[in-house]
Amino acid sequence: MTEYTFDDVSVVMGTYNEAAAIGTVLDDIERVTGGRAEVVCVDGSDDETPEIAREHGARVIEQEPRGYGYAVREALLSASNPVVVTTDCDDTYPMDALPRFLELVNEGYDVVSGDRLYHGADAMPGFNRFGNHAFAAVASALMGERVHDTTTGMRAYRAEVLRNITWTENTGLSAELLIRPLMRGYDVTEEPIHYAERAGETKLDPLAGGYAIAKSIVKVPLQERFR
Ligand SMILES: Nc1nc2c(ncn2[C@@H]2O[C@H](COP(=O)(O)OP(=O)(O)OP(=O)(O)O)[C@@H](O)[C@H]2O)c(=O)[nH]1
Ligand SMILES: [Mg+2]
Repeated sequence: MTEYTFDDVSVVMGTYNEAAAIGTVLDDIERVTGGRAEVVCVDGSDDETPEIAREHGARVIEQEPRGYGYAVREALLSASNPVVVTTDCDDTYPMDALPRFLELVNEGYDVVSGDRLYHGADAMPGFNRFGNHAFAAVASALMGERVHDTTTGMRAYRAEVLRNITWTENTGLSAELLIRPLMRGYDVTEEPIHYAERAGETKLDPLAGGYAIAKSIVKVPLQERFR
């Protein structure tokens, strides 16, 4: 099996007015990967986020802001490398975990999913933490397999998994991209990660976003089961 290095990795993200965080996030990626990973930002900002991204060597694709899933789908499909890592651009996810994620892909996993709840996710707002535990419990029941964090923004995928998947969700895209690979028999693992407090404003309305994700959590496993 091919042993991947950071030359084979694309780190991709949706960016929407993340000027307060993007410099730190891209510096961290550069430091941890030795500047070898491709970085793709799908951007809908009206602040200076895209300029900062380009200064840091990222490829920036402009897109009207239409939600998390539209942006991340475009970013995933624009990646050039055989291993694709998603993250948020708000400095919540630990880029220091990238070597471990790559190691797990090299051990044979098709999807490595960062589990923020394992360490308690103290930095996560309580309402979101409660919702994320509930989403994981419901998804697990519907799939017949225990998962712990269905809405995490940090994952590594083999690109071939992404080419074979059905894409229907927007706010629920993260859940979709865990549930469909799992139910199609791909090797998926959850890796505990630390989660930090967000820099800058949230782009997700907790109630509307939570409702959209709840619908995905029920719909996607049932679609896969009766496919
Ligand atoms: N291009 C683009 N990016 C988006 C859009 N909506 C969200 N994003 C980005 O997607 C990522 C996730 O959004 P967040 O606001 O962090 O959502 P969240 O992580 O559920 O919420 P927090 O806990 O507040 O961080 C961030 O990097 C956003 O900038 C959009 O409509 N277009
Ligand atoms: Mg976030």
